Amino acid sequence: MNHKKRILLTGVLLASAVVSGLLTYTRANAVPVERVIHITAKNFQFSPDSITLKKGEPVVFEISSGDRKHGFSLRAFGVRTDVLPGKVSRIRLTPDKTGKFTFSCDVFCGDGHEEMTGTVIVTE
Ligand SMILES: [Cu+2]
Repeated sequence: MNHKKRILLTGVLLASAVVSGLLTYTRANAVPVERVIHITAKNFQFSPDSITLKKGEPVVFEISSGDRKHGFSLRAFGVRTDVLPGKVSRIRLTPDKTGKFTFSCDVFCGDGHEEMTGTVIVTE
């Protein structure tokens, strides 16, 4: 093998090592795919008002309002957000426990506010 061929071969080997290294790195650092759950707050109700999640599965709640300002609070997981008309509020969550948990509106929105609740069920 002459000198030029050896250099070329070395170059090709190095390049493929870099590419495979990059691929491995990208895979290891990829952001986990989150399940998107759309929730609408309107007229003192959340829709859906029952959401089933899997423990350890990352999800993002995309919450919007169909009328006025509301809140979304899932106290068992220490998360909440304001929910404003014309805007999508996001909450990212990876449930680390199983059970039945209540979420509720925590921004006073009118006469039906106190009953504005829903349930998150986390299964194994
Ligand atoms: Cu409310």
